[in-house]
Amino acid sequence: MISQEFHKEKRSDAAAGLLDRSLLIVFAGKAPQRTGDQSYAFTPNRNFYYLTGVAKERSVLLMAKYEDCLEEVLLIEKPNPRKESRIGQMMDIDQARELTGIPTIRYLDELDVCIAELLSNRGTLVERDFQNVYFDFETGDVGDPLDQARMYARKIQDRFPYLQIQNIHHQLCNLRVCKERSEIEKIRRAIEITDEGIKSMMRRVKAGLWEYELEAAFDYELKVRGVKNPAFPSIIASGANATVLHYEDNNQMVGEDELVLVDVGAEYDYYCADISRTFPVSGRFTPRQRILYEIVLKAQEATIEAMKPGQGLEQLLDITKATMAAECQRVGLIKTAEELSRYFFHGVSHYLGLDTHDVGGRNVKLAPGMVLTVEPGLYVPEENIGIRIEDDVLITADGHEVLSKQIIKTVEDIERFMQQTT
Ligand SMILES: [Mn+2]
Repeated sequence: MISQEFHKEKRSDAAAGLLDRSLLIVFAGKAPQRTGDQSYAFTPNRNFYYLTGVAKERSVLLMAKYEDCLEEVLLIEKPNPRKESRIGQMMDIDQARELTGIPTIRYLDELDVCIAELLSNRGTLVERDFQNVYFDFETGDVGDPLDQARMYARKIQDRFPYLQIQNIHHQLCNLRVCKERSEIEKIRRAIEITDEGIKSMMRRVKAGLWEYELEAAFDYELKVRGVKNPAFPSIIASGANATVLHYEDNNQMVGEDELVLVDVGAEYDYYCADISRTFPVSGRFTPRQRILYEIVLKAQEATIEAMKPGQGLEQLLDITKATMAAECQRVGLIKTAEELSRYFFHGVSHYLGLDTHDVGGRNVKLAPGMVLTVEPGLYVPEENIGIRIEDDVLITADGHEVLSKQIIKTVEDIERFMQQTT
């Protein structure tokens, strides 16, 4: 849990970006149905969570800005004994107030009334001249079913046709790009837990094991540290499976001389880690595996080295490719730099935060507080080799800090660790 002050400050930042005479409506969302009467696990809309610290299904945040006066209301589900007997204690008004610092907490069945009140002079119920209603419309594909925000926007439009509907999604996302100390601490913790999971897989791996057995070892380390779910579906890919970028089947047996590529991350208080490591099943890299591994490592180090405020984000990939192409040519894997795209065909960096692929612009200069992954890879199916090395990097005032620096990655460190434990 991040402090009440943090969320208050974020709401005030969000309010600063609203036009006067505006109402903002943000939904926590609800878990999608899985089958029958079961739902998928609930996870809150990240902008809602950022503004409130509340991770309770169906909650709604209202912020009314009128002549520079800001009124905030949080609506929560009404605790009821029948539901509590099945799902446990629900959040009450005092808890919601404590978590968010919002004085006015009301129950969800009052949502329509509450909005009507905010739009009117209380007591008189004369409508004040509000002009805009902002929603957090996440971008979805055309043809997707209407989400809650879009459905409610229609309702507002029918009832108050004079109001302009606005999308605040990108403004809210922009607030999240540079992380504060408390957020970075969450990411650090997610990374520490991920490290334990990776070490457990490196300790256990041996020929004849199934990829899902390694995944189970990773999940175990998360669960015993209170982390219910990984941040994203784990990739545990041995041999040629590692050349498939988003391989998630994790259902093959690992072979004697293969490498295993793991791309995994714990989620801690909704903040994500995203780490890739590649290690030899036998505990020793073959000479060929070592050559290719060190190319990826060198490219990763060169890319990280360039990370500092003012560096263009999109240009990082050029550094990665230039280093990798030169090295691949040196060892004869490719003849011209252009051929690199046969073996390396994805981006090298994305933002990390409340989402694994976190929000933030691409055509920007790096700035302090940004947290980014650096993840070059080399995928050579004809040699059964897929390698990716991914770390999480914080941009600091004068450079960068590799938040995942404790997770071993040199050939020597990996081999030493794996020899010790077999
Ligand atoms: Mn990643």
